[in-house]
Amino acid sequence: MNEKITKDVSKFLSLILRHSPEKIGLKLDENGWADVEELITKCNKKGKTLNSELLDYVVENNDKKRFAFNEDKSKIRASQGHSISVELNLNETEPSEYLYHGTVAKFLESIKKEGLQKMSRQHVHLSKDRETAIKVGSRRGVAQILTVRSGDMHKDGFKFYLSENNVWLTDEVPANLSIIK
Ligand code: HQG
Repeated sequence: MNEKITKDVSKFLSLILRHSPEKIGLKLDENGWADVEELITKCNKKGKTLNSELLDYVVENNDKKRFAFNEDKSKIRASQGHSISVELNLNETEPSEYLYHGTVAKFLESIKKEGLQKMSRQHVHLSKDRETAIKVGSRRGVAQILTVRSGDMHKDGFKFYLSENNVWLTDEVPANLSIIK
């Protein structure tokens, strides 16, 4: 399978399944699921070539496993990263003592004041290790890594969720519970 095509499909699916399903006239249910046949038909109508073989390949081989099918593969959704409001019904999970967040220098002053906020997404996204956080931060420039005292947060009653593709999610990280280094 051509890497350029699969990357392009992944980007388009992220746009449709996380942010703007209306761009192709698609509706997601309250849990973020789209009907697979409808998705394929509506993508093609908008000139985005998609068929079930290509979709299967992208779901299976996506570098971050961004998308998941339901059990009978009639529905698909993004596993995290939404800006539109969806209920993913994730189970609360106890985090390890530290989690990590990759960002860039221009945001640090504001993060020091306000803590980590969801910004346009439904959750703050955290990584289980620095290496992953470096990749996340590097999307925007030179990565700056925050170490989040997730164990202490959990003890203080903050809730954590682990997405199906192993991204840690929480509602906010107060400024005093992350360490910039
Ligand atoms: C920053 C990608 C100022 C935050 C990644 C980040 C991830 C603040 C940006 C997933 C702030 C939001 C999410 C505050 C947070 N003041 N800036 N108080 N609080 N920020 O894209 O974590 O490839 O919404 O540091 O790998 O960068 O798309 O979040 O820089 O898993 O699957 O505001 O997206 O996954 O940016 O990335 P984002 P993120 P995919």
